[in-house]
Amino acid sequence: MNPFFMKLYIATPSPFARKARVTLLEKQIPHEVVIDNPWQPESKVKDLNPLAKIPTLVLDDGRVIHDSKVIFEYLELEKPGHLPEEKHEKIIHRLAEVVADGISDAVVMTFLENQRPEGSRSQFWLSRQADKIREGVQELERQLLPTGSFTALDIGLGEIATGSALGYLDLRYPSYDWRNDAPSLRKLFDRLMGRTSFQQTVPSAQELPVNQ
Ligand SMILES: N[C@@H](CCC(=O)N[C@@H](CS)C(=O)NCC(=O)O)C(=O)O
Repeated sequence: MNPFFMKLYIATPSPFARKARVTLLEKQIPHEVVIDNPWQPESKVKDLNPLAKIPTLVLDDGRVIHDSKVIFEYLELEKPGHLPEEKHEKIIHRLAEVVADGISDAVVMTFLENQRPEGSRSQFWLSRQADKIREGVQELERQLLPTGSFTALDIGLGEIATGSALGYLDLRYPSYDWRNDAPSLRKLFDRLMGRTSFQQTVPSAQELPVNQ
């Protein structure tokens, strides 16, 4: 292993980590993946990132970059190609990312709430998250062009973030049949899953957070 590779700390279920992983693979940037579990006491990310969150990228000179949005920004500056030049189109991708990440955030909230004993779960909270997930999926479906992408790019930030959020729905929110609600997103997801970057980063469960 080349000691000068950048290192990406990930958790195997994380849709945010998947965004960073897919971006690195699509850009063919050499890197090492380190599997961490931010919920476990032996997690390494808390020594690197004040928020103790995945994904965290350690550059080959030791600098640390965290949050999937900032990691994408950095990688795109290093090796452009996954955001359009035109400003309105750039914003379309950024907005798709915000909605896709919002879906993932709501799924994380739902998952954590469901770790509580049954009688202590807030149905109000769960139903707010369910609304965000469904509305978010509908919005992404509306934003796709007839070509099946958000803009002229085949695969850009919007597609990477959307594919990561949809894969996370399959893992952590399987009761919701999003394919039925969003046929164009289903086609996009199938197309993305034909790419090595998505095939190599299929999410899988990790140990659950410690119950508080
Ligand atoms: N906005 C962040 C969200 C990252 C995030 O929530 N990561 C989760 C894993 S999916 C995490 O590390 N959670 C641990 C914690 O919140 O303590 C990003 O886009 O990178």
